[in-house]
Amino acid sequence: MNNSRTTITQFMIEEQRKIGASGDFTSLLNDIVTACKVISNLVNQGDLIGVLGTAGSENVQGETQKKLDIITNDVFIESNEWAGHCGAMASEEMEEIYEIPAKYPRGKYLLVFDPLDGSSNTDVNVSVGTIFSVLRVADGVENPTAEDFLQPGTTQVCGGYALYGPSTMMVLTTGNGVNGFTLDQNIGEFVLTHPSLSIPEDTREFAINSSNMRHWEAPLKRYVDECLEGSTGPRGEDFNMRWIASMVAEVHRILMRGGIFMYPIDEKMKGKGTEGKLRLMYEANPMSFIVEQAGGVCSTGRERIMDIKPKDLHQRVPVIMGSKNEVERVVAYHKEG
Ligand code: P6P
Repeated sequence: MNNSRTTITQFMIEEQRKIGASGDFTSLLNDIVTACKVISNLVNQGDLIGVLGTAGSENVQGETQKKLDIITNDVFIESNEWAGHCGAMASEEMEEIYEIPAKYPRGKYLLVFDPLDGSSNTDVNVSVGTIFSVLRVADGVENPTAEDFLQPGTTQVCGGYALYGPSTMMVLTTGNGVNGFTLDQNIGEFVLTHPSLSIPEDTREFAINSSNMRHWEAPLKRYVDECLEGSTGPRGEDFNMRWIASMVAEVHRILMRGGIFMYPIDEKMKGKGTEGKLRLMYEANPMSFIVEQAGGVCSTGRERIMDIKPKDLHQRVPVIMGSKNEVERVVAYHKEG
């Protein structure tokens, strides 16, 4: 074990001293970290403990729930409901907010999360993750309601994710840059391995589910076509493409080496009256906080994601995020129409 490593707890206490925080948030983060360690263990054991496959139910999104979707949601609730840091919780897997039971004290933070993003990958042993966002309970609010969660991304106290990949990592921001921690299985601690992450402003790697191509709006199709034309087209350089169907893995790759991740609105979604595939509160906003803090840009194509005033807990939005110059190019194409 490398004794010189900084644990995530040590890092957060040192951050807390810098900003003169009370320690409440550090304690909340510790409980979130514990939940992610438990989830990492469950995901890593997979079929050995019979947690793979579907649960035979649907979530509020109408998506088939995996057993792990429900199990990991329970892990997050049980880890964060008792300590008195949360005023309420909300999750992709629960239609309504989770009110803290009367037997526990209520705290000053709202925790909203996707307990296992990309869970369709668990059955095929591909990386999945947890995404979480921490908001403040408004002053004077004793019993938070769903309405109290509907704050724009710019009000987030923390945005973070855990990535259950070849190694388990946590990446988070509290507004002072982005730092990455790797789970040292020998001691059961996340240790600082990727301080001050920064996204290259340029990239030649894009991520999109191309099976939706026939439904894309013209500006998006123009951008992707130019990437595909590569050195024979207006960009004058070849591009690479990736699609993992796990937002956490895509965003992590972008933090490591740059890139642009796109899940745009399309004509098919418009026909169904939805505004995108990904959810604002527990996917787009926390990931936008992280990407922006690492020097990237996050847009719907028409507006900054973190400026959106949420209308609904499970609101969907178009997502175009990553390397600054590429996202700004896509936004410019939307402006040109
Ligand atoms: P598709 C996973 O369900 C998710 O919410 C994101 O993690 C991922 O980027 C996207 O949806 C995958 O969507 O259409 O490829 O299944």
